[in-house]
Amino acid sequence: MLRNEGEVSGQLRFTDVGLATGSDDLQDSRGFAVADFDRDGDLDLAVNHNPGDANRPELGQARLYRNELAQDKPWIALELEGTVDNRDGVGAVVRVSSGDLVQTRRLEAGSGYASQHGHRLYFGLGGSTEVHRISVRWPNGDVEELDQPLAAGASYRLRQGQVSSPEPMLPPASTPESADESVDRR
Ligand SMILES: [Ca+2]
Repeated sequence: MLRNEGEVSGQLRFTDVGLATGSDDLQDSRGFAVADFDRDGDLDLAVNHNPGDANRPELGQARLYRNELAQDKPWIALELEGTVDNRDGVGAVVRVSSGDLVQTRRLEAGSGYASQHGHRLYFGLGGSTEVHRISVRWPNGDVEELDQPLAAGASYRLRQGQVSSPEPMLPPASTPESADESVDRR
């Protein structure tokens, strides 16, 4: 697990935080997926492992690492729905502006070995409590923009051809017990 420290002296710098975050298992990991499994606005981690040693079957169990490190930080999540392109909007590029911060994400598929990350795009907003501009470049090259504030702490669906009318989605799960039900199985 590496933390992006940003640019230092002209180069991106990363710090190993595996031990500090508790994600430094010694198991024979084979694939992982990043998604907000409990819908609280931060990204969690699922890791699967090679069963390997028949005498220690517990080592082959998949693990779900729940992120408890970024509580109460402003965030926003966007789910794309293609109507002309593929339904999930795979290949779209989304740019989100909040305050002076501009972030870009590309929605990808097949992102890891035997694994697939969640298809919602999550953006941490730094010190901002809202997003003031969103731009979506769909796979077919069409570009749509939303130029109105969107409140942080929520998920929105952006439909191709209707990005200017984002649809608020279900609120985050409030209890650990509801995490299983909140996994998007689409
Ligand atoms: Ca989460």
